[in-house]
Amino acid sequence: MNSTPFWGPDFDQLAEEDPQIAAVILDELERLRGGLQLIASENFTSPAVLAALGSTLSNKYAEGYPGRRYYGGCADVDRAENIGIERAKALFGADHANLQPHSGASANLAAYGAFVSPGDTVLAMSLPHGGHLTHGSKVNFSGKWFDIVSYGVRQDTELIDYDEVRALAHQHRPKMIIAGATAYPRLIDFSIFREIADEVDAILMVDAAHFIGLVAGKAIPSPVPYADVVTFTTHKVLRGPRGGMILCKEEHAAKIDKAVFPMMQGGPLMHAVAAKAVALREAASPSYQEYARQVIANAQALAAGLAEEGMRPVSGGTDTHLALIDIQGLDVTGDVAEARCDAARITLNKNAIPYDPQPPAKGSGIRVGTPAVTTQGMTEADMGQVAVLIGRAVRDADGNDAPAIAEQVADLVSKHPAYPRG
Ligand code: DSN
Repeated sequence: MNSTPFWGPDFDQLAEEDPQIAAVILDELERLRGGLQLIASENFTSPAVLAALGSTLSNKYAEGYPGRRYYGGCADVDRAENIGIERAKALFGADHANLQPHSGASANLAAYGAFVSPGDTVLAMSLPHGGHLTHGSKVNFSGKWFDIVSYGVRQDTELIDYDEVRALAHQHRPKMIIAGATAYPRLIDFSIFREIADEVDAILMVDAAHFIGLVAGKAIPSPVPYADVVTFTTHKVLRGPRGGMILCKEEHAAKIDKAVFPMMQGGPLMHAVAAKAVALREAASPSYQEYARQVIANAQALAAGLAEEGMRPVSGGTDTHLALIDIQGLDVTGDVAEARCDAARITLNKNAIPYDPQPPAKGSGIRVGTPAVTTQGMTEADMGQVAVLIGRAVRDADGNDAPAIAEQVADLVSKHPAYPRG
């Protein structure tokens, strides 16, 4: 056993050397501890993940891949990356894994780089209907460099219109089809997307950033058997460090690796790669599977509670970790609701709803997610209380109720502390 002590984060030293930044870190920790964190794409990482992130692996330049680096001294970080790759392949039943993308957007950039060239046609979900910036937004590389055709949800069901996806695919013959979203509460039928991709000879990319943790926890079906390539972030339900990851079929492995490095990125962040490996191990445990199921049960309870508060869950509910809530019934826009909740120490985000009459900066909805509150140990009964508190906050036009709501929030989170003190 190695007896060398870990040389890691020493907060007292930071506080002494740089009190300004130390204060920011402590204030943010207090914000996490003292409020309700309902951003659907956030979570609370474990101490083990944080230790790997705060390690001296951050110092190492390791351009290339294990055994094929452009720098010396990579034997140890090679071990970390190999362990992470094997864990990812085992957890998701994937042929190949690349742990180097710095973020979800970087992972998506690499997938574009591997399979399409500027000017090619790509079919993806439109941002106002729940897609992501990298699925073709005009202000993103995807919309600037590619000929994007967008599909959306039906106005009556608010579910993906697979007939529209098929018709658009046959009409435009995209080289790549993207399935996946950031504000779609329902399961996506990957088998239909596979059929459509095969009909038009397109690559099927699944952007699984939002729900990959639920897949890891075996709480929802996996896109891995259907997709040519699956991209995702590691910091959402999956509860790892901020970062990205890519899984693909063996036939695409070399293309994907070359697209991540050297096409899109330079040196990997080896502390983050090691932290991803730690998170993958955690996600393979039975307790994580229980967690993933509870995340969904909590989201369903929260959506039902918000409906009782006069707010309408888009598509009638959720099968996942998030609910998209139409708040037009309360005569409030999303931006206002977000600010009112913030004043009561409830953190969530405004969101466009499908066919939204409001501009994106306002939005007619809010998005709520349960990954973080479930990590804290909250269950369905707590979600009932959370819904009532959100309802009060959203209605609190003059701000008079905010201090009382914040007190109740503090009471609730103190029963389920994130990052307990002492
Ligand atoms: N920004 C993320 C989200 O909140 O959904 C997606 O990248």
